Amino acid sequence: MQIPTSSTNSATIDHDFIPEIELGLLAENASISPKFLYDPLGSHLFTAITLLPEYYPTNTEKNIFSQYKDQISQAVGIGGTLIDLGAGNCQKAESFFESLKPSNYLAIDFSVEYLQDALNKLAGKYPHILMQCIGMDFSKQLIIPDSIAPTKRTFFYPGSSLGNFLPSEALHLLSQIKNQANDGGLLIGVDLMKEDAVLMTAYDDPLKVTAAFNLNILRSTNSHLNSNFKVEQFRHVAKVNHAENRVELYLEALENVIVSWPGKSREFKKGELIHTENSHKYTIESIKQLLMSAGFETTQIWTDPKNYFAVIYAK
Ligand code: AVI
Repeated sequence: MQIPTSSTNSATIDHDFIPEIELGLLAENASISPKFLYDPLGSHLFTAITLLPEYYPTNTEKNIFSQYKDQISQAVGIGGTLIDLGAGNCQKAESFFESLKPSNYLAIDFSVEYLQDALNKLAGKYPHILMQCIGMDFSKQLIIPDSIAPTKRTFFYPGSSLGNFLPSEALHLLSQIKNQANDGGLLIGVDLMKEDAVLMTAYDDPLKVTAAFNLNILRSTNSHLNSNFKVEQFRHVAKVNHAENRVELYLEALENVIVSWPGKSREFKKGELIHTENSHKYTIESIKQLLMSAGFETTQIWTDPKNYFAVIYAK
């Protein structure tokens, strides 16, 4: 189904990622930005992760949303623009359309193609909501286009994706959200610190879906950089870093490897690591503190019985 042109609009921002990828690969402690995990296959592998029983965040958040839907909707209030950060298939936001009654829905994600498909389906179902989508790397800067009315904006950032930013980056993003929310606010899902065993099976699952998701970043990198990474020369590693309150993902070279791309190359010795992702875990106090530092004044918080996850509305 096509999106009716009267109710939707889309735009893509073009990026050149080569310098960023090169910088990470050539650093002494090599890294690849986690945003490159989400090429089309990576996005599907992430969806598969969310279906794993070991990956507790998705289901726990879903249960909090459904158990406290009325309270959350009352806190957020109706109308205005719902701005979905990292919208993906837009399903989580859709579950709030009825109770929040937004007049506008703006879906933002890194890959606009995936988003456009999801929005096409939604637009037919909710013709009274004006829908737009933008492809944006908001890990750098969040700019809500002028075409979005400067009335109440509810930013929706579920899935504990804030945890993939360093604390300083998370603070920068939250401050930008606060500055553009007008008299609205932020509805966010964050993952809470818990025992290592639970974290380790969630990030190194027995079916090896997370391993495939992590290793696929090498293929995604090959397509951006025209490099020659071979997935079979690396293995997935997850570690809990208590000092930084986070789970860290790496790819470890299984042998000495030389990776090259036009004009450059990098050697990885056997056992050398490429850092691919951080997933920060918060306490209720630490996330409240971060939100206050970003300029939010009040928070309402809902959690699950095990205190694994928190949904917060900040104003
Ligand atoms: C998207 N993000 C919140 C996930 C997380 O838990 O940090 C990404 C992920 N990485 C491995 N499994 C899931």
